[in-house]
Amino acid sequence: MKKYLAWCFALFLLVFCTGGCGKVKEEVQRKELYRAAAPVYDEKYITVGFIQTGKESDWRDANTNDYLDTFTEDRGYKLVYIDGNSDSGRQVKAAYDLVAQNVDYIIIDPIVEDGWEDVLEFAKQKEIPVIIADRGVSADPSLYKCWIGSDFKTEGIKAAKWLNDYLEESGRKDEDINIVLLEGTKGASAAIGRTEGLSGEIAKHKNWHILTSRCANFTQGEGRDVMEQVLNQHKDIDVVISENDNMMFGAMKAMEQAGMKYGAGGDIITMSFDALSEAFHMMKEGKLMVSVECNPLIAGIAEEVIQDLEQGREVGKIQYVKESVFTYKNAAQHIDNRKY
Ligand code: GYE
Repeated sequence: MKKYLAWCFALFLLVFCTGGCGKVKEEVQRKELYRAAAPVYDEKYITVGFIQTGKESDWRDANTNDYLDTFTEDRGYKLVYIDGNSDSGRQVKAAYDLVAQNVDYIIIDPIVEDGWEDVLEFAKQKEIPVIIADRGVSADPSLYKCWIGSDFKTEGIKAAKWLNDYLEESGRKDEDINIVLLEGTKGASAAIGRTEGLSGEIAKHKNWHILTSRCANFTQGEGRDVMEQVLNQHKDIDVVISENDNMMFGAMKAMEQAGMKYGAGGDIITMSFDALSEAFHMMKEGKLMVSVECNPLIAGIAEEVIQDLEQGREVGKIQYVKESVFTYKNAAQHIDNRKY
């Protein structure tokens, strides 16, 4: 009902402020701009605008499907889903649109951390609560209700600790180890955190060397292309660490094409992040040796936050999802109960 009255008042302002009321008129006109485009929301539903990064990986698809399965009409929601199409400018514009459409809540999964301050200020001004999910933003935390996702730096540390243990068990503790790092999208908190965690641990080992680190934007195609270039330039690779499973799947194609033996029993240790069901099949075959889980099933936590806010309850500013580490040694015992 609150929203409906707001609309009536906004329309009233528009009609009687055509003589110019400065900021109010301009803002009401902004609302008016979208009135025609905005769907008429039914008061009996909670309207949630969700701005997704795009479709860059299988992890992303699992994350999107979780939102589509959670925010359904029979569960009391109208979901306005926006595909960011891997374009952060498109995401920011979509956020302005959702504010102008006066949705009840906005959930944002930001492709990159920067560029969100102004639109989050606008949302706050219009009293539309924003939840940041999965990747983070560099904006002032007072501009959004909470952030829900993974501790990406800890994921990087977990991966490096697995490598340390594996090399020790293999009698290679003091061997020179040459590492290739395939990084996710530049400026994305998942890439920033994993790289920070990995680099910090790698720096503790004077015999571990990063041969090269290349961005492959979390996609399988770029993972393959980048790895082909790396293999043309480097022959002395001991470890490939990929900041998500899809880039590793692409890198594996490039290594196969170059006749490289990788995985358990091979010449190149293979490590990645996400722990998708496809990764479990690869680990079961020994092609992938470890995948640090990054849980994409976030929508349920976001729904709990919205319900808390609806009831006027405070919500925790940072909410981590639960996740583990899976290896070629334990993948078989988990593969049948994976949800994504
Ligand atoms: O690792 C990758 C996806 O933000 C944690 O984005 C997510 C990352 C994930 O494209 O597969």
